[in-house]
Amino acid sequence: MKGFLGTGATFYADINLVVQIAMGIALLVGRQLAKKKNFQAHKICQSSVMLLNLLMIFLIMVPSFYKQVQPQIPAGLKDAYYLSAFLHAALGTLAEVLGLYIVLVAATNLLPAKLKFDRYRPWMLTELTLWWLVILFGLGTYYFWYIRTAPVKQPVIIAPNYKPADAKVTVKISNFQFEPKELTIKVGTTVEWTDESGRHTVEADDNSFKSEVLQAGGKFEQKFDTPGSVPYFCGLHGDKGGKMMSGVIKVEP
Ligand SMILES: [Cu+2]
Repeated sequence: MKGFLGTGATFYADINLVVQIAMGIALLVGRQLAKKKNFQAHKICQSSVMLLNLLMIFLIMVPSFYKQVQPQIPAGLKDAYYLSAFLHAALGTLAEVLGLYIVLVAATNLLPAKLKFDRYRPWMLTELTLWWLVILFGLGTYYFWYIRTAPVKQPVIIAPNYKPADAKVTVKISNFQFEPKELTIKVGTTVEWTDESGRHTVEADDNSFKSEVLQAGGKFEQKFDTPGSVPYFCGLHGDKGGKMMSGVIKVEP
């Protein structure tokens, strides 16, 4: 499902971006509440942000991290695309744990006296600074993932009516879609996928082929020697069974 901010992002990535910025602002507002000695409202505001963020982490960020980032570590870390996501995740985990700890100390009686602290200010200032640093890395991740996709302009021949065998037919990858989504070819034809923007993979539902993670300008090709229908998907944005970013090659005898 496409997002609403007009970038290449998915709906959930856009929701997450907006909520993250809103939470960062809520924490700044909450800090003003404490300065005005409105401690009850301050407590409610900051604790709500910590709990809402915990929800966002488990619903959106952790699944995305395991699917898209974790397999590329450590080799991918020299690439800003993965490095920003990794730093965001690492510092974000720290910020969330620290935040929950502060909430436990300041708003509950659950911790023994040994684990508590009295001087709230330095703890809370550290947390607020760390939190905004995490938001900056989050914005960086959003930029590298969904905005800086640098589309490659090249002539692409789409030939859905292609007949002769032993030739190459191209499927474009752009806007989180395969174009054409459904391609009919004669047996013996090679299909070449060309990635025009973003990172994607090409993987057969039956595991008969699987590309590396392609970047803009990247290509992957596969020859089809057996008649039949071969459904495939992008491992980052789709799934087996024609879910989301997926396509099918129909091989005619
Ligand atoms: Cu994809």
